[in-house]
Amino acid sequence: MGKNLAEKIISTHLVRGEMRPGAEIGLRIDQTLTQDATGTMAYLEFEAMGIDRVRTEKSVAYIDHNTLQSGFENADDHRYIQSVAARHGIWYSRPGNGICHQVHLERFGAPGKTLIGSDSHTPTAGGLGMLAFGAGGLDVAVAMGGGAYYISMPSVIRVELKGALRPFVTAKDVSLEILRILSVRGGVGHVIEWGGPGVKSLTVPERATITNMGAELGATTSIFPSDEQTLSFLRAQGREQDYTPLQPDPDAEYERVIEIDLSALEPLIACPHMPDRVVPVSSLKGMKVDQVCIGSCTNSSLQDMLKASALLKGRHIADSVSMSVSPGSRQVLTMLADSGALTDLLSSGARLLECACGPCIGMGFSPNSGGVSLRTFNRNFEGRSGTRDAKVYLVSPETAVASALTGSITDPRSLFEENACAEAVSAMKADGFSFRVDDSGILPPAAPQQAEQIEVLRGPNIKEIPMGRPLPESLSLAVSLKVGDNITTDHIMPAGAKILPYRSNVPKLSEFCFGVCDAAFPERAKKLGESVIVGGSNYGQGSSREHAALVPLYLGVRAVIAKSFARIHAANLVNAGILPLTFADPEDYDRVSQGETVVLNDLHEGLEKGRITAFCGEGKDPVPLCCAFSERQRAMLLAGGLLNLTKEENQ
Ligand code: MIC
Ligand code: SF4
Repeated sequence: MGKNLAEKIISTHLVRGEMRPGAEIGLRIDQTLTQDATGTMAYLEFEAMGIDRVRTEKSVAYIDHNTLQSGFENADDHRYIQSVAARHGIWYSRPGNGICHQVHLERFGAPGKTLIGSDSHTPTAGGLGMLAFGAGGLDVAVAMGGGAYYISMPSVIRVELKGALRPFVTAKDVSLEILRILSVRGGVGHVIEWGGPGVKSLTVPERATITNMGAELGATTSIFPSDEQTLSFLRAQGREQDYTPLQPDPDAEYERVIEIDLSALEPLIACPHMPDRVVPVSSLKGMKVDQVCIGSCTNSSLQDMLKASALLKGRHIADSVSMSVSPGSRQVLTMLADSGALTDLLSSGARLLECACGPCIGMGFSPNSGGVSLRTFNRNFEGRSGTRDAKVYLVSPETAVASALTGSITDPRSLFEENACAEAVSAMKADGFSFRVDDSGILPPAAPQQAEQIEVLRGPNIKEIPMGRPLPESLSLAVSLKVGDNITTDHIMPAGAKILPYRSNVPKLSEFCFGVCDAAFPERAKKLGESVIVGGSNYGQGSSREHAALVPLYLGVRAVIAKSFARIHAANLVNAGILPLTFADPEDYDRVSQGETVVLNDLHEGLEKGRITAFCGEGKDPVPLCCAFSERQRAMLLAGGLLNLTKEENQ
């Protein structure tokens, strides 16, 4: 039987397990990336493992999230990451150099290789035919040390593209269309493989926009084949040597095939507060817009920026709109400057922000109270923009520009001539086109002989990592919080300018845990000592931040009982030594209330059998729970987390 793309790459990287859907497999990892908001923790964990030098082909530490530096914390963390990177063989992308996923695509990603990153949008590199996963920091630390990365063998959904995009319908609209079809839960347990005749017309940055938002589907990852488009992108980046062609076998099998006719799509928009609340832009025509943001790892490529500037050229944004542009990398920004496109952007009234995540993670540029913000980003979770009552909509750069110009939601097809941005990007498609390559913002690590002399610099913001405790035979836990479906990591551990600086300071961070849902939670959990959280389905979707596990751990949470979990978050809970348990019957969710005590007995045997029973007070029927863990996961839970297990194993 032929292999699909994921099976091809998995089979050449498999170090443990069998390629049977649902079975746990261990993969050799060629490359890793971290960003600063998760990186400090990942490197502290790497240091705790006592390994001298990374064992990957390439590991890169990016600084792109915490770049405001409104106090000493960010700057100290940057110095820590720079020094720890130089010391242990990791490349360091300096602040201002760009967003990790954009820079990794430009300078390091390669078809056929594996990548894990401590950021959920790491699958962006799937646009280059790479098998790339978002993971918790500890998993990245283990991979840097040469350890395998474990996932459940995914089933593969093929999306067959036919036709070609019409003017003003973009890769972003393809991302939104698949979200409309599958929802934010539809990708769980799956790799999304993009194929079909329509793929040929999509450039690598366009493909990367699509694989980027596979994270919003909950997919394990997303991937495109490697073909002529891949070759011309790599050649234009001066990296032709990294090219290998990669196609699925003609008789490859898929769990499901979804067809999308590119020529039948129209501009789409995701409404507050979930990326799958997708409707046609035209259906919201005329809604007043207060803010427009172009950028983020989804839509900040040179191609996106050139299109936006071509549409803005010679025009002014509406007086009532505040607009920001954050190019994805220094390469993009300098090329905009060289071509004069930057002047067109600025003359239109847009504000230029740093080549960083910025507003996407609430790092500045928050909307006004109750404001409507149109963003080319990938997430519109409640409160994420930094303004709790803001309404964030997700759109393509073309729709963003059209709406900025008119001051209200506008279908770009109704405003511009059909070929209004074709010329702007035609140069990029010409033979001999090359990107401006300048890697001076990426510092190589010290040579092995010199590395030992490097002092790792730690500021006062770096506090100890909380450690789990071995699992006892039974636990009696009060329900410290009960929440509903689709709880995101932005609910559990919010980010934003005020909170992100404390990513290496768990005690301080804990003050903000679940702030969006219930500000009294941290105090209550602390008072209870040990507790359990009850959640609905898709608990922990969104970010890869392991802080959404480490902070509850610090607050005494020993288990989470939910209808279902998002993949990366479930792995982070196990790594931290917190039990992720699922209701055998989702209806039982209604039988457990906040404040009552849940008793979990015979835990060791229950883990073995995959069944644990919860007793919730007198007169109530017991609640059966499922816990299907692999042997490796059971060992972690018994030891109280992966760090404890590693310590035990090394003794
Ligand atoms: C995000 O988009 O939510 C982030 C910020 O990039 C996170 C990582 C983090 O929380 O640091 C992610 O997507 O993993
Ligand atoms: Fe940064 Fe936003 Fe991308 Fe996360 S989604 S990596 S915050 S740009």
